[in-house]
Amino acid sequence: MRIDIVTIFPEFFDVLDLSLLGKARQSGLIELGVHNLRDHTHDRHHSVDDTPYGGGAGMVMKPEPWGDALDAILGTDPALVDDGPLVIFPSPAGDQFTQRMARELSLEQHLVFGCGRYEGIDQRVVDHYSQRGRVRLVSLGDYVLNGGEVAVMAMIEAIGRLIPGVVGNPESLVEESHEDGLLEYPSYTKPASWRGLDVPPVLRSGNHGAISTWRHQQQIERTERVRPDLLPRTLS
Ligand code: JEW
Repeated sequence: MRIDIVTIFPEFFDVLDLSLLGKARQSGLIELGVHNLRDHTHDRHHSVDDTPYGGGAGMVMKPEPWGDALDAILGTDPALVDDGPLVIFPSPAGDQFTQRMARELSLEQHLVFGCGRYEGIDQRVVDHYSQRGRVRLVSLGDYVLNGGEVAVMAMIEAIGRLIPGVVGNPESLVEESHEDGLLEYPSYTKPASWRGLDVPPVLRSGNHGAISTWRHQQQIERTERVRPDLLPRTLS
C-alpha cells in the first residue's frame, strides 16, 4: 500500500520509522510519503491560513496550498475515477473510524491523508476533490483534537497492521478485541504469583477446552460490564 500525508508538521510522522510500521516500510509492504504543505505556498511568509469569511474566531486553511500539494500527489487528471487514490480528511464532522473501516481501508492501494489545523480547511478543497475522485471525512472519535495529525497516526497504525505480512502472526489479528465484536480476555504471564495476586488456576491447568471456555466467558463478562453497546440486542 502507498500512503501519502500532507501536513504542516511533517516531523510528527518521524515515529513511523519505528516498530512494526517501520519494518513494513523497510520491507516495502508500506510506502510512505510525508509532504510539507508549506512547500506548496508561493508567498514570502509561506502562509497556509487566513481569516474566515463571515467572521468568527480562529483561522481557516487557505485552499491554494492544498490544491497544489494534492495535485502534486494525485496528478492533474481531472477524473481520478472509482479505483484511484482515496483521499481522507480527518475531521470532527467525519464518519466514525472503526475496526470495520480499518479493514476496508487496508484493502486500498493508495491512501492520501490531508491533515488540517486551526479551524479546518476551506470547504472547497473537499468539494473540488470530491468532484475528481473519492474523498472521505473521517473522525477518530467524539472529542476535539487540535489538528488531523494524531488522528492520521492512529488510523495508519490500525490500517497498517491489517496489511498481510505487517503483523508477524496473522492469528493475533483475529483474536484481538473488536474483530469478533467482543473485548479481549485478560492476559497473564510469569510469575504465577505476584504481590499476592495469583494467575487464575485454569490457565495453568493444561486443559485447553477449559481455557477456551474461561476466556470466552471473560470476554462476555467484560463486554457486558464496560461495553454493553457492543453486544447483540437481546429481548426482555
Ligand atoms: C480534528 C482535523 C483540523 C478529529 C477528531 N476541523 C476542525 C476543528 C478543530 C477544532 C475545533 C473545531 C473544528 C481542529 N481541527 C481538527 C480536528 C481533525 C482538524 C483542525 C479532529 N477530533 N478532532 N476526531
